[in-house]
Amino acid sequence: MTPVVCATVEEVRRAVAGARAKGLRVGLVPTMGALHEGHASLIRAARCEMGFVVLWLFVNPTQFGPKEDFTRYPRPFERDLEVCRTEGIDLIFAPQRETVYPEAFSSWVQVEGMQDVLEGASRPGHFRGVCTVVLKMFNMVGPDVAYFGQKDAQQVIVLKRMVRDLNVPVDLRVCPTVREPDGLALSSRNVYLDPEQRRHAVALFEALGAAREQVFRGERNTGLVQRSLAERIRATPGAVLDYAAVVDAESLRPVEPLHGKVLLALAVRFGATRLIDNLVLEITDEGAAEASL
Ligand code: PAJ
Repeated sequence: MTPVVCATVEEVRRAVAGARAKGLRVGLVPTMGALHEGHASLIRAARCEMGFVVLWLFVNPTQFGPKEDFTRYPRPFERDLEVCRTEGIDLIFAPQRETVYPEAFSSWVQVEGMQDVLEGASRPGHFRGVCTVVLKMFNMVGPDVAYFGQKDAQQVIVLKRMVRDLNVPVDLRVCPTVREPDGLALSSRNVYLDPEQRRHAVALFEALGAAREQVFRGERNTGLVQRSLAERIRATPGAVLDYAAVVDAESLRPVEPLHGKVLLALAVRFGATRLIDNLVLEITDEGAAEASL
């Protein structure tokens, strides 16, 4: 099935209204394109649960910092179209920049506090751009459910807070991180890694796995788990640690000792390429188990 490709809000709204008139529920999969198996897993989850599935495809300039990779971000439209065809997307919404950000655009969504830690501390303005574009796409498309990956854990945590605070009538679903056979989380940015960096990039997954084992064995000292994450990355050739964080998975605030739902998050640079990964653990008096957001 070849998806319909739309560039205007009117076309999308017409198609979505048509689907609703047939009694179908509408799912939205927000992406910046360069689709890989991680994105495909979100599409498949949406395809299972929804009658009509829209893929948002827009490389959002406002979530990139001035020194980030906006201009060189991969844009393989024909390949993306093929993925959408294979996975059964009904409609691709690929708006022009002026459609999303008309002249004199001046309204922004900010989730105070949460947007300034971890990813937000390293990428000022990033979540302001993400929240603004996501609220806009929700308003433009009007989905029942939107699908996100746990790969970008803070993104989902911040967006959940936005949806709650602003009474946005959309349910968010979080899908597990899809990985390469060696454990590296799939990312559109992995193509930037040279073979040597690619080999060492598995360190993020290994460091998180080792920290998980520490917690499973009973370690509840947050600082200690955080330090062992950091040390493992520092011992990796070519890796430069941006942050290693162990925080409450709902508020992103520090937890000490470890309890409840906890996010273990890493950001690491290999040359100019910045990789992130995370794990979520649920810790009770009885013990610890891997969990999802
Ligand atoms: P993008 O980086 O294209 O990611 C789109 C969605 O795919 C996100 O929800 C992300 O978490 C998910 N994803 C990426 N890699 C994944 C993996 N390995 N496993 C599972 N899911 C994965 O995230 C964005 O775009 C943008 O910020 C966006 C929300 C579209 C706003 O511009």
